[in-house]
Amino acid sequence: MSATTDSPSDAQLMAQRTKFLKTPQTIGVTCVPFSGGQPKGGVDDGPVEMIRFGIVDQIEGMGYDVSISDGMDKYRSMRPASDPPVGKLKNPRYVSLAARRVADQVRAHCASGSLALTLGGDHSIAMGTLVGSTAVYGDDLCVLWIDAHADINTPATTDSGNLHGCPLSFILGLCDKQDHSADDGLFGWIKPCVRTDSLVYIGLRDVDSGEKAILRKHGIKAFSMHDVDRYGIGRVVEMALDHVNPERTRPIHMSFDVDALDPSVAPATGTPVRGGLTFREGHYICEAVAETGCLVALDLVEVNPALGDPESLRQTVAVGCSLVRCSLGETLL
Ligand SMILES: [Mn+2]
Repeated sequence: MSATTDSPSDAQLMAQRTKFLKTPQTIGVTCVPFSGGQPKGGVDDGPVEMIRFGIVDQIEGMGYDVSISDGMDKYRSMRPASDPPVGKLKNPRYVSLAARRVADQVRAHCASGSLALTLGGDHSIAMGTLVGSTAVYGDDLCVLWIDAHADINTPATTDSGNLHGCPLSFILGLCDKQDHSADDGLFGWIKPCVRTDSLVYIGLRDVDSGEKAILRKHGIKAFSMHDVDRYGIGRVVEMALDHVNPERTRPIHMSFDVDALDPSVAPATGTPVRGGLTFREGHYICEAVAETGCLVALDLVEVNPALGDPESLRQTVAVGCSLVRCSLGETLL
């Protein structure tokens, strides 16, 4: 049965539900074609492929207006001519410059009252998205990090030096000053902006030993795939929300790494780990977060069109787009 002209759009239903957005009818999109936080090329084409697949048209089709940040091409040209490692950190200047620009763009969307949707790019850009969202919502904001990995290595604990495995250590303020300020405070613009008890993970299954020590030391709540198996995704999402947002009165920033999904569902990503979320489990998380009316910012990262065959690409881009739509209120019925 087709909808009648009198029936409300997804956007109208979400506007009735939202608790924080002043202009819920508009989605503020930031496209970040950036791959400097990890070694594999192609993840910088993620946003372009999602747009080519129709993500903007799809969001507009749900009844939203879309406002896209200017100058997505600038990210590629921001790479410094020389960017030697600082300690173990690779491409540190490039990551810092790009993330800082992301922060400005996300802050502008949040300040205007729109939901800030950021399409990556690798997960290092979340340094920027979280600085941007917390600049507007302060430490009332809580963070759902949906990922196979904890992304919480410090400059001291990282083995690879890839900054997409480190964004949360900067955001939570877990780095020693001397860790990353060798080059006169390269990441000094990132002030700790999220408390450790305002962060919760879902989907973890590949956590470095240094990261496990950090999670334990700070008592950071995490629901691994073991918990998804034990409790089911419905209970896990409920428990995760109860931890950071028990009354559902705090704004939510959800940072969704497609590698949280099983590689059979999202194969075109840089660091796939088997044993991940099913198609429905991933979508359920987005649907349940949409139902809270608390979502103010969403990152969808690590779609890498260069990895795998054309069908893997199509499948991964398609699932990325549908996760976004579900987070914005698309429902099965
Ligand atoms: Mn990640």
